Amino acid sequence: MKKILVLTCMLLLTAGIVWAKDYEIQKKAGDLSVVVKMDKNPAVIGENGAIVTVKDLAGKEVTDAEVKIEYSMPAMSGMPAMNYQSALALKEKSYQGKLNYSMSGPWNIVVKIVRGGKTLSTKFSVDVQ
Ligand SMILES: [Cu+2]
Repeated sequence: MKKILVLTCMLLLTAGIVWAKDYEIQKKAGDLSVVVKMDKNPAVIGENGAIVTVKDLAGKEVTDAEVKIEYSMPAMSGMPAMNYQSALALKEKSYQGKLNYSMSGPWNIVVKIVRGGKTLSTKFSVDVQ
């Protein structure tokens, strides 16, 4: 009985990974709402596309900001800390760019939005497979 349960869980997990097409996360940065979409789920070593949509309190897309993503992995045994950043380009009311992960494991992601001399940011983490 226990075996069947474990097997069912594994099947559900596998199915979940296959069904989930792209990764999407919603965050707040000050007054702004930020939706980050990644084209690969799970994220993979190498290039991953990112699309960031920023909306103001009224729900209107913000298109006059500079948006970049900083992504980093703290030092681990045999590996120094790694820090990268990617400036995103405005395209059809959202900001698009690519992240290039150099290894698997947990990465810290910071989305920075510079607008009118103010910088707002939001953080989350991504597990690269
Ligand atoms: Cu590492």
